Amino acid sequence: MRIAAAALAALALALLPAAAHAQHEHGAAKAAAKPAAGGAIEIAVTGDGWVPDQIHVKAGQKVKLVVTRKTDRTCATEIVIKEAGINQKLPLNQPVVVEFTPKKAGTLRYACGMDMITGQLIVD
Ligand SMILES: [Cu+2]
Repeated sequence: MRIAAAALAALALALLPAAAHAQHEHGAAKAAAKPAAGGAIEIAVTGDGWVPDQIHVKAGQKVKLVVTRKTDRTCATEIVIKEAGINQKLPLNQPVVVEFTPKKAGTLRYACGMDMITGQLIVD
């Protein structure tokens, strides 16, 4: 009788941490669904122009843009950020990585080759 009670108590103790662990794992899975800090910023070129057309970044921190042109109906077939010396072709439906580090606060522009379709890159 004593042995059976001890076995039950041991079983109960073994089950308690298991329940707590299951809850912990649920929380971890939720956290993993969030985008990683310092990750890439995705920009698309659509019939509306740049989406988004305004981005906030920080001075002295590397900026990684992943630009995908999704339409053939605009003239934005390249991305030009004059102040950062960037001029990169945007092949249709191919993500293009653009990396640079803004040195000081201010507003940079990203634009098509003719500077008609523009977006603002605000450096804080
Ligand atoms: Cu243009």
